[in-house]
Amino acid sequence: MLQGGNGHEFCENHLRLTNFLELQDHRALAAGMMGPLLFRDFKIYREYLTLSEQKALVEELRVAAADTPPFQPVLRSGKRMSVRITSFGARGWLPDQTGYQYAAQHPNGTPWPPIPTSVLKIWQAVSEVDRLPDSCLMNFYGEDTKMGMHQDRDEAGFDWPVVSVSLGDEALFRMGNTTRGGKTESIWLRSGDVVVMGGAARLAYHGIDRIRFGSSTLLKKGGRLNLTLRVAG
Ligand code: MD3
Ligand code: FE
Repeated sequence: MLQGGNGHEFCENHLRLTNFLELQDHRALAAGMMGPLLFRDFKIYREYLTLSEQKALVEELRVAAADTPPFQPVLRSGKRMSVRITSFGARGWLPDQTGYQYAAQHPNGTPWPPIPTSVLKIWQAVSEVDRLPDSCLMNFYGEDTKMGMHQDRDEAGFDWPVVSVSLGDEALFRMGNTTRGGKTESIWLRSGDVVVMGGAARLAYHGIDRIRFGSSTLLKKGGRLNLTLRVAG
């Protein structure tokens, strides 16, 4: 479940986390018997959303983003992102050839739709802060897509957490340190998982190495959706 970036150093961690994961049971969580899995400064709520909640959310997102469809930005490096993105809320992350920034509209000129209430409810339940997010980035990972190691630092401040919701195929998430390089650890994120990044984790390098395309039937054509909720402005 947990893999050391360079071999066997994380064996102890690995065993501990694996045992914990086996105990992580959605019904136990629902009954309030178990808290989130703690991983550095990350909190991972395994299968926070039930399958029927996941299905309803995917349909809600699909309808809400009908006029602001996911697109593949071209980065300043000239490379096209393999991941398709779109946003909800007052601010949407919009990289282009000049750099990275937040914008109020989709490249087609349509304002981003509001963040769905069901998504705001997840933030309210897990973020442990009073403020609401003003940005919800939706990443779509098709077959053979990945997201290189990066920091999230285009927001106005870093005192607020980032909350992520995974839907569909499993993804190998890698986290590193607040500077590039060094030891990294990886964990498979699954459909329905919610992750809260606060504290030191907020500025840690992280990425998605690969997805297990077809590992979930949640999305009709396969792939993975990930939502990241932020206070961007
Ligand atoms: C750790 N997305 O959109 S979500 C991103 O699965 C992004 O699509 C990945 O990285 C994805 O920027 C990872 C988990 C995540 C999100 C934000 C973070 C981890 C983070 C911010 C700081 C540290
Ligand atoms: Fe990120």
